[in-house]
Amino acid sequence: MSSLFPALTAPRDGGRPALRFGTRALTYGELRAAAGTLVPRLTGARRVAVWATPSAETAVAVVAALLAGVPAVPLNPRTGERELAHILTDSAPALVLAAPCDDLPAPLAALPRVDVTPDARADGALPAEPDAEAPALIVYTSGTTGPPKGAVLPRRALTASLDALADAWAWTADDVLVHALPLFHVHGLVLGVLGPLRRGGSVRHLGRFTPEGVARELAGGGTMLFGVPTMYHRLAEALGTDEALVTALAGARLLVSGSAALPLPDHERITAATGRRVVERYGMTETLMNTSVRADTAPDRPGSVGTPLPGVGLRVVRDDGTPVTAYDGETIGEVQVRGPNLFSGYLNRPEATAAAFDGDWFRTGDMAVRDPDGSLRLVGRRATDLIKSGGFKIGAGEIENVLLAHPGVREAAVTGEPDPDLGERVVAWIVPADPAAPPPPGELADHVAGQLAPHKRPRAVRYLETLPRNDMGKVMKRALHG
Ligand code: MCA
Ligand code: AMP
Repeated sequence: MSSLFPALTAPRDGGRPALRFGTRALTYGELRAAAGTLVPRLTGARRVAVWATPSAETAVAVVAALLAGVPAVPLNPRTGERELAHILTDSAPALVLAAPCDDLPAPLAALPRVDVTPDARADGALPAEPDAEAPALIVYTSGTTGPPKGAVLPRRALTASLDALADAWAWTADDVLVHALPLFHVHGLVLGVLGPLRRGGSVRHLGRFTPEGVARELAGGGTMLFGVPTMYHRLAEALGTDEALVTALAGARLLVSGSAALPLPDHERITAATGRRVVERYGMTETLMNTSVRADTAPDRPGSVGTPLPGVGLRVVRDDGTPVTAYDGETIGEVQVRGPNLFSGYLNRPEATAAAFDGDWFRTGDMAVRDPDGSLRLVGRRATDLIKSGGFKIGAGEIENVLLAHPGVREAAVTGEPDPDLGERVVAWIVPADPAAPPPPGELADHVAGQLAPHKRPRAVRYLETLPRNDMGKVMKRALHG
């Protein structure tokens, strides 16, 4: 197979900048040497975990695993006890890669630890790259019920999707990508770190998202910005009072939003203030990127996620199973995709993998229409039990299970409600065990944050005497609203 990172394995100019996190910068030569130092310690492992803080250490660790041909499991460093235990049992990593200063929680402390030091320079020969079907990453993603599943992403999915995006966005080695996305999901890790490295360009990570940081890095040479809608919403809010931000966004080559829908008012505020249109692309952990607005087309209507990327087969299928053939902008169906960008299955879950496909078509669960120009417009999701908050996918079922384990909770239902900043916010509907002493909202939020992750915590808690149920005993979530 061709190399995943030609700029690392066959460098033409090792002095070119590769990545920068805060004040820590690495050239291609330095990145190769730092990752190369780790390769002999990883070779032969079945899988390795990476403590995926937003840092140079994470980038070096993932690159090292990919160069060693060993699948990496990026872990959210804020993952709570229950979710972390599940991921470690399910993925059974041979060791964990972390920065020397990282304090690892108990279940990880039991694993052999390999410290990542970006300053290390013991460069050696790299092993031959594995087959294109070999797993590269295992990324955990929530479903409607049960704990998160590990999506196995083969090397060819990474190369196919990143090269398709390069085509759509004219993304080259001259681009300097700016972002502040977490590195344990596809958006921040695959697109945001592996993307620039595959192109031979560079990435500047802000560590933490702030409009000031975005303005500074774009003004200082950044050409592209990637973000989730919550970040663009916060940029839109700041534009009215921040001239430097207006100038920085106006000067960028490409502003890309993804992971959730960017609301029209935010599109419009950004365009009105900067003259720039934010480009939306549509993807999923299991499929990497499916569609995008192209950088070179006439501006699309805001709300469109563009046309299928090169190599991606896409169809919209009605409830009765028939594909929609008319691009009428009206007929709604489920988006199904196939192509080299797809994952190879859920780890240890053959039945869940089989259920996700119709033949070789992957059922995304997203509902959409095709517009007359062939572009896709997402209109909703099949499952009401999936919540997108701040761009994170959250399953209602996993939160309900954790809430039910709290002694003060008799019954629990979780819904998503519209939120101007987060897109949707997690709301918990609780029947307390003792109506006279319901568990306080903060206590329930801490409980969920500690067991699962802080982004899964309920942002609002509402107390009820009983949950509305149908004749079958199923909670009628549509009857639960504000
Ligand atoms: C709050 N915190 C808590 C608690 N409450 N910690 C423990 N217990 C609690 N009860 C902490 C948080 O950890 C955090 O700490 C701080 O308080 C604020 O938390 P929060 O309000 O949740 O976060 P935010 O600042 O509002 O974050 C907004 C965000 C974030 C930055 C936009 O949502 C984000 O990074 N989203 C990106 C999601 C993403 O990458 N999705 C891609 C997946 P501290 O202050 O220390 O930070 S989708 C994907 O990959 C597909 C392929 C695609 O299409 O892209
Ligand atoms: P995840 O499973 O976390 O990878 O999230 C994938 C889901 O995010 C998709 O199935 C969509 O529902 C949603 N998504 C991603 N990009 C967009 C977008 N540009 N507009 C609307 N929804 C999106």
